[in-house]
Formats: sequence, C-alpha cells, structure tokens
Amino acid sequence: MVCRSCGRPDPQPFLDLGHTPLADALVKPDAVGRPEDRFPLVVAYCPRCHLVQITEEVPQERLFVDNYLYFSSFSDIVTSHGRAHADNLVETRGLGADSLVVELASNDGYLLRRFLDAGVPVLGIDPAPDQAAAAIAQGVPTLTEFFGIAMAERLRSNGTGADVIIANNVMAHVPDLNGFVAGMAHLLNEDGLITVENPTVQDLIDHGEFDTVYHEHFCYYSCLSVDALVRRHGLFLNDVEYFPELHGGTLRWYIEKRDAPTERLAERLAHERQAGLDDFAYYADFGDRVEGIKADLLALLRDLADQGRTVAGYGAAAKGATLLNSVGIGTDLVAWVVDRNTHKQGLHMPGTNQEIRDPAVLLTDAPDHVLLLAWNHIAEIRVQQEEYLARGGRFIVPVPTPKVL
Ligand code: DWN
Repeated sequence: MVCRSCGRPDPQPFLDLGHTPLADALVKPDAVGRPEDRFPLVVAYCPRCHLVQITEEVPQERLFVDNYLYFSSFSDIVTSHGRAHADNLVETRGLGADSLVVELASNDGYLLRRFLDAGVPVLGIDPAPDQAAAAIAQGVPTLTEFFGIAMAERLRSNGTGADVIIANNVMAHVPDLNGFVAGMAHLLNEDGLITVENPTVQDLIDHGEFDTVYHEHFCYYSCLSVDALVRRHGLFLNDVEYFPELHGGTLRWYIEKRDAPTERLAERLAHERQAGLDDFAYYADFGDRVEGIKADLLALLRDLADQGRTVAGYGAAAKGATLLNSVGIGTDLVAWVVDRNTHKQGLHMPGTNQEIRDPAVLLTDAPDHVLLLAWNHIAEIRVQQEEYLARGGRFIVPVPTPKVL
C-alpha cells in the first residue's frame, strides 16, 4: 500500500490487532453464529508526512451505509460540545442569513439544527440513510451521499460556496483523503473557515487507546500530519484546540485559505515534535504495550470468572467491538452488553456475539461488574448508573490500565 496522504510507498506497520469483524456490523439474532467477514487490522506510520493509518481498505458502503447505527444524539457530551462550537462560530464569524454552514458527516443533524435556530442557512452531507432521514425530519437540508471533490464541484457549479465547513469525526473515515480535502478547498469561500475534529493520535499512543482502532477509522491524526495534508491543497492549518475528555482526547483544527498560524498552533506542533510524533521510534513499541494491556485485561476477567463474579459490558461502541475481538472476550467472560441507543438493542456484538440490551437490566440482573466498552463516556455513564453503583456494582476500565474502579 501507499500512504493515504502523501503517496509514499509502504508506511511502517507498528500494531497488528489481527483479523476482526467490522466494528459497527452488529449482528441480528437469527444471524448469530454465522461466519462474519473479517479483515486485517494493522496500523502503520508514514515517515514522510507522519500520517498514522490502517493498511486495509474496506469499501465505504460496507462501513457507513449498510445498517450504520451510530447516532450522535445518544451522547450528551457530544451534542453539548457541538452546540457550544456552533454558538461560538455564529458569534466569531458573524454568521447570518446570507451565510452558509456545511457539515460533512452531519449524522442526525443535531449540530446544524443549532445554526438553523440562529437563523443561519445550512447544508448537511451524510451517506448513512437513517441518520440523514432523521436530520431531514427535523428540518436540516441533507444530501445523502459521500462528500468528495465531485460533489464539491457540483455544488460550486450550482453557485454554492461555504462560509464555514465543519467536519467532525469524518476526516479519519475517508479512504480518498486527498479527494476529501480537495473537495473542502473547492467548496470553501476565500475568507471561509474549515474546522475538523478527530481524536489525536498522541493520546491514542500515550493512553493505550488501541480499541479506538477499527476499519471505519482509516487515519489517526497529529497536527503534523494534518498540516502536511492540507497544505497539499492550498489550505493552511492555523489554529488548534484540545479537548482531553472527548472521545479519549480530541483535537479541533482551524483551517483556512490564508497562512496565519497562531501561537497556540506553533506550541502544539513543537510539543508533537518534542514528543517524537515525527519519528517511528515513538510508535515502535506500541504493539508490545498493547499485548501487555490485552493480557492484563484477559487475566483480570478470567480471575473474576474463576471467582464466580458476573461481568456485563457498557456501550455497544465500535471501540468495544475492537476490544472484545482483539482481546478474545467471549460471552464466558462478558455475558452481555447494554446500550441506550435503541437501534442497537436486541442485536449482538460482532465476532463475540454478546446480546445488546437496555441499560435498565443492570438493576434487574445486577451483574457484579460492568466493563466500560464506552470508557470515553464514563462521566455520563457514572451519573446514569448511580443506583447500580450505590447497590455495590463496580465498573472496570480497559485502558490505559485494566482495573476495577
Ligand atoms: O468516530 C466515531 C466515534 C466518534 O463514534 C464513529 N466512527 C463511531 C463512534 O465510535 P464509538 O461507537 O466507539 O463511539 P461512542 O460514542 O464511544 O459509542 C458509545 C456507545 O455507547 C453508543 O452506542 C451509545 C452508547 N451510550 C450509552 O449507551 N449510554 C453512550 C452514552 C454517552 C451513554 O450514556
């Protein structure tokens, strides 16, 4: 393979999580036990442009169109984070009735709804039919297609130009990375602003967040790799914000057609170089560290099973599928999983088959422990499960160090 950003041949592999099923390909009850497609899950580093990426390319349609069940609005922290961003942009960019905000991967439209409430015209773009339908149902104009240079040219030829483009948790999800960025450059007005959010590869490595690797996430970014990527398309990374509590550590990059880097960006770029993110040595031992985390988690769960303790999982998250499958956690160790996304309830986890149930059963079935597969939402989950904890239930976190809380 070649680097998805700069095209340099053979990025250097440093993590191999085996052959795993698609993380969001939840299994219908009557299909449990049937063979599931599995794909290599290997992560590599490009020494030229510093992009971290997986080596396998699963067709986008299989990832985000066939029965994609992720709805942003099932997380309060995600929706409140997005609304604060929308309010800040309306104010700082002076957006109004003559503006246009375009969101790529607009999901169920919760973010664009906020701009509409402020009187700012919007356009959502998301290929997942159920999520797009949910957005349209609440009045958010949405194109149910993948975004790329072809769509940008079509929109521009119709006289559509964006004052703001928002791309949250999508630039990691596109196989044609250069087509995606070229599309943003083409659609953006001369004095426009693009904001891109994705988890930071530095927290993935430093905090052992290997479960955030799955086939939907083609790339894992640093400021260094984003800077190299956008410059190739006449865009400039000018600013960055860090949100340590979001999805295990998220960066928001501010990208424009003018080259005006802030001090905050310069500091973050220097910090990344100082930490070694521009050198393979920084990534080289991650695979061994992950093997240690996997072994420790398996030992902890087996020990609890030997003691006759019951363990359930919380969050039918994509990261949860990677964790269960790469560690080898079957229903003998985690009996079932709960999730408040009603679209997921009644289905089963891919590869390991745990049934996905309503979180209310934590009180009726009272498992001794709950493994937080969606550990990134621990604050919200802790509040919701106050009663479960008050009755003596215990959470287990899998990363960075598996432990019973
Ligand atoms: O990039 C992506 C990230 C941002 O979100 C997408 N590719 C897919 C998705 O990854 P994930 O599934 O690992 O994300 P979450 O947000 O960690 O998944 C959380 C799961 O937990 C969801 O299915 C919803 C559920 N949940 C819950 O049951 N109770 C979430 C919260 C906050 C809760 O209180």
